[in-house]
Amino acid sequence: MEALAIALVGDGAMQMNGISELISIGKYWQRWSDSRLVIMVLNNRDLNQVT
Ligand SMILES: Cc1ncc(C[n+]2csc(CCOP(=O)(O)OP(=O)(O)O)c2C)c(N)n1
Ligand SMILES: [Mg+2]
Repeated sequence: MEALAIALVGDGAMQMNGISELISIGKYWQRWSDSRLVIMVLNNRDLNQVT
């Protein structure tokens, strides 16, 4: 079954983890049955849970 992947990530989490996960995506996406991917970065210019 084909399914579009959607990732939702905060701007802080994108900085902490997301950048390196893009490298993982680059390594593995050709194995996916459906290579479509949407990444939404929720940018509030803050690490809000921390501040
Ligand atoms: C690997 C890791 N490092 C640090 C934290 C501590 N932490 C919890 S929330 C947060 C900030 C998240 O910011 P963001 O993704 O922008 O979400 P927001 O709260 O702004 O919606 C941090 C650093 C964590 N949960 N995981
Ligand atoms: Mg944020």
